[in-house]
Amino acid sequence: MVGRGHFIKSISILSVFVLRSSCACTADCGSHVTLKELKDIVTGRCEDFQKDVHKEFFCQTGFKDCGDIWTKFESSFVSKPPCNVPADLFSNFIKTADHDIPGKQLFWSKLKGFAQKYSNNWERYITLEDTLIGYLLDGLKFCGGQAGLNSSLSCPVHNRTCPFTAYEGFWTAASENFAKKAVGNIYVLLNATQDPIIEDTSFFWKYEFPNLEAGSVDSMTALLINDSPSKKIDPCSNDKTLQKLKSGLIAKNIRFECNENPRDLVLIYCAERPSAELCNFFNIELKAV
Ligand code: N1C
Repeated sequence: MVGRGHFIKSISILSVFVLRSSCACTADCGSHVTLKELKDIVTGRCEDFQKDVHKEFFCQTGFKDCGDIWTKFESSFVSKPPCNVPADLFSNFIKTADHDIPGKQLFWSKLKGFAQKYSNNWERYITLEDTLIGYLLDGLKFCGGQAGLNSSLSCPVHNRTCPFTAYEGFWTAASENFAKKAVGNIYVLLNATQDPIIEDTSFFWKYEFPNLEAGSVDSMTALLINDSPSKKIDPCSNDKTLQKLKSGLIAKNIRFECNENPRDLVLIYCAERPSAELCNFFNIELKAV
């Protein structure tokens, strides 16, 4: 059997070769997947998630029918006008693909890749992309209409005249559902170097924070990575958007906690960006050895 690592390595080598020999990929790379491709990817990921990635969990709770999940996902948007696919159309799909979250829930804004590394696939935390619903569509661009059938046509772009693309509708439904499920102590990973730290237009602020249920959630801890600690001083106390989050949580009777540059977060961050200002002390210690 060919291992996943070997498969990924082969794909990477192949991609490098294709990129180096002649970049014929400008038309396709970065564009969306067609419905046919989407069906293969979604049903494949659905089986993989249940039978491999989290086999122990689904062995106990029961396996979900990936054919049914695909049918419900597809019928949420395929025959709908491509600019009018609001989140509620995905409710059947969400109900079918939803499962319990056996661990600490981690929300994030603007730190997608890093949130995935930090959550470590249920080991430390659980992000939306670590659940079946998020895993199925993670990183994929898709749409309905003619462009859904033909990758050389462009998917409609979300804007004022096109407020509900299938892609937006899906992530809205998934984010709302993830927030409604939150219980106990939950976490949000934020980039304190960014200004504002929480954007009004972010999914986290628009669809997750409002759906945290008073009475179910006890506390939310903001975990901040502050890459420029000499410029952004004590964002936990001084940042206006974090204060807005704090008052919103308190109004729901949810405790707000804030932790700037916690040790485990910094260690993972610095392993990848050793030259960041935040990681200077590691360099000094390493040179001294
Ligand atoms: O707008 P954001 O971040 O604040 O959204 C992140 C927030 C997380 O807590 C997730 O639970 O909302 C959830 N979420 C996703 O998991 C997700 N994966 C991919 C929201 N959006 C997600 N995407 C896509 O990235 C989606 O298309 C949306 O537009 C962006 C949001 O990324 P962001 O602005 O960095």
